[in-house]
Amino acid sequence: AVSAPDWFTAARFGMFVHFGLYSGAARHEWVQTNEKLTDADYRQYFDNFDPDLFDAAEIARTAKQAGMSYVVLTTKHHEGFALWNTALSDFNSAAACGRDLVRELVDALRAAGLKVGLYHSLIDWHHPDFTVDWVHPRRDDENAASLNEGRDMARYREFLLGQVRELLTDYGQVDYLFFDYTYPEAKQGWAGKSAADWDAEGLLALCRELQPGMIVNDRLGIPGDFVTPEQYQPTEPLVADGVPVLWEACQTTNGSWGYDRDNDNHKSADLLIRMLADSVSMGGNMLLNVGPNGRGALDKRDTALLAEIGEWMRLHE
Ligand code: JFZ
Repeated sequence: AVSAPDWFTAARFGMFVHFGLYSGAARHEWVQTNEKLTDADYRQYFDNFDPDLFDAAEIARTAKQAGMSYVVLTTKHHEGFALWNTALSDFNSAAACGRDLVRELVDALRAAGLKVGLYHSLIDWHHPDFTVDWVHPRRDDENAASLNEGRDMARYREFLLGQVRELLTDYGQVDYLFFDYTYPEAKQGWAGKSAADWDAEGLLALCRELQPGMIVNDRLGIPGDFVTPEQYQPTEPLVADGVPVLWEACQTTNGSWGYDRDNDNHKSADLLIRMLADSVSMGGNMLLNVGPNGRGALDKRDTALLAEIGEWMRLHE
């Protein structure tokens, strides 16, 4: 493992940005599996993708004003849609709307003096070689048993490695990478997937080769540089072999990562501040999510919370 860079330990607070075609559907980033949507059903979100209000400079400014020091963008979520101009698939934002949103955000973060974090999904519901398993939208189809004929995870692994290579080659220095995620248990008659399905070792080696200073999370299914408890707060410092472990709790404002229009189940600013203080007191960071809407605009319910947190941060600097 890379030892924790000073910036990450000092940072303590970052912004997670979940954005993709599901933002247009506006009902959770797992909508395709939750509602068993076919590729044809889902196509409308690609055809109508037009993030005219996605303003990278504003996202960077909002993070800074909240007292955050890094931002982590979903380059590709489980739906498989790439937010950059990938040469390896047409299912990407440049093809959909002529924009490379990874480039836009990375440039804005650097200009604002924020660290650059990328999220990348190991799962891919769009790729024809990704086998149907219990997280897949097709898992309950009538012809389910025959669905994996011809699907070849070795080809998918090559694609995954190739896309990660693009991200770590074409966008300058990347400080942080969040892979998501390995789920070994079988469920509902379907197999899960393990580190071997991703060639976790190969992916991590590529990261070390292309971005030697970058920290990588632990969701490849092999140890990384920090651990990522999700939507729960550790209640004591995390320790391994008597040594404090670097960790980062990722948290939502309302229980959904992707824009979820009708979900008003927001935590209070007071609660989020306590969660941040708790994390820091136990040696952890907090990565707080925002889900821009289908046009790419930050949600007012999120920005109101961030403004309150920012005020508290300035009072307690
Ligand atoms: C994953 C994604 O499925 C989800 O949509 C979101 O992007 C989130 C940040 O990550 O969800 C997970 C991954 C791992 C665990 C739980 C939810 N886990 O290890 O408990």
